[in-house]
Amino acid sequence: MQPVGDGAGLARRDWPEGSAFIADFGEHLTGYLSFRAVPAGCVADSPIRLRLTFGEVPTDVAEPLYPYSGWISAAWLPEEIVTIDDLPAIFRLPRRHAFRYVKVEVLAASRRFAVRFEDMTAHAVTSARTEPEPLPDAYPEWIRQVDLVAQRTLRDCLQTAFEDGPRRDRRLWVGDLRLQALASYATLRADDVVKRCLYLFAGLPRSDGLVNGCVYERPEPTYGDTTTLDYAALFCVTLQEYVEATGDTACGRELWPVARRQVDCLLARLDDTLMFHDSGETWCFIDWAFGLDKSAATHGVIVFALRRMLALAALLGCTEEVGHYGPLVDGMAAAARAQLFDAGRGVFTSGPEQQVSVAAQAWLVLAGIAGSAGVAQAALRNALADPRALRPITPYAYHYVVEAMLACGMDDEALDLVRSYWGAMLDAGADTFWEAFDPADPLASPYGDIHANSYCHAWSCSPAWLFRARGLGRPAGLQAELQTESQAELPAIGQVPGEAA
Ligand code: RAM
Repeated sequence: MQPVGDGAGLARRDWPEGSAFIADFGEHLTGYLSFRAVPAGCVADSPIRLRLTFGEVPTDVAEPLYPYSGWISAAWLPEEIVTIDDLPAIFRLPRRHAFRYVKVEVLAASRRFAVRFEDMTAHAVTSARTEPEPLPDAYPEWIRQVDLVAQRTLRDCLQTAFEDGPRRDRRLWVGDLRLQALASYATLRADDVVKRCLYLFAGLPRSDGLVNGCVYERPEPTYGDTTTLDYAALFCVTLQEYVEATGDTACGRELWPVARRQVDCLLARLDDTLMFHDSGETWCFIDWAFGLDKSAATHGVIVFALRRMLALAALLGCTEEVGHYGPLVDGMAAAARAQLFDAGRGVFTSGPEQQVSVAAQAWLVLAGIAGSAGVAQAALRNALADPRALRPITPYAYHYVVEAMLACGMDDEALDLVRSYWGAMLDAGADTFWEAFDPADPLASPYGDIHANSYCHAWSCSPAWLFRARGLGRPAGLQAELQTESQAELPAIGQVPGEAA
């Protein structure tokens, strides 16, 4: 990109039919665009027709969006064709967008005048009320930057609920919520929004009681037809962490039956040996990696959730209700060790083809199934070193690899992984972290077209939690208190004056 002028200069230039420019607002935001369109040269004797393309990343505005090869609707593509009558006029686009860049093309206007764009403004919106202090200078610069970009990601997804992506899908998913809630406890403290999201899921279950993978708020709260078994399990985990972070046991008690129901529905799907197998009948997500066998990883998620349900019962003082689950946890762990661990290769396998994936190791380690830190570390290292092992392609699954590493004492490797994965997005110019990123194939998309990807995506914000709550990368000698946020009032967010830059 080459700067051709500053924001103030925009209003001094005339843009006739056929001309185009890209405005750069300097950072990613979620919000609304407005400007004043003024005719230059003579009275406007026609309407003007514009194409506005909103870019989270340069490829959105620097490449044509068509032909589009994605398998999800092209209606997600971030463009608008607008016609404005009666110039001069103040125009405010009614649709909310997620963007740093806006490409403006004057598709049609009478040749007798050109258009001037005055007061081009981005009105940012978020439910974030605070902006935490940056990490102390003692941290390496790359960590401070990853932390900042992770927080901006969280801020821009934080609307009336925690959206997965403010550009796409603009809805609430359980798996995304867990990571956003964790990052929020360590930074923005939007505890009220976490609570609201928990109730949205709890209030919109399927007829069998499983929570849906995602819910929509608009036009009125309802659920998608996407049940996601691993996400249903994570509802318990998210509730347990919410109660732990806030002390809100009243909410915990009210939603306790919902959490228990998730576990019961999942346990009903185990075979006689207490193993979970992905039959494909209900979706298990885990990651978008093509060809991933999800049985072993989902088994791990269920055990992880079961353990957290027991922890929640302890927080709520109702352990007597859950006594019979203890032996089930042990049985599921023992069955997985016996059936999934390949002692020769030192890894867990998944499915009839005995697939080795990094995601399966991560979840089985997190579930405490490896039995010892040595076995857990070796399983993760072996899978990561094996070129045939399936690697994740989303920050969501990479988060769980890092969390698993921290759980078994691989702190240095966890930091290296954050550096090589999130750091690589930073090196590629990320203002907010992305939905999908495969360092080996940076232009890959789970949707068949990178223009359908979301580049400010909920589940990629977790490094802020890893650094601040888990102490990842904390310089020796720095006190833990220094990591906890000091909350400063943030007048700017939500009222960004948004000069064109
Ligand atoms: C996509 C989104 C969302 C995720 C689901 C499973 O639609 O990326 O964030 O949770 O997949």
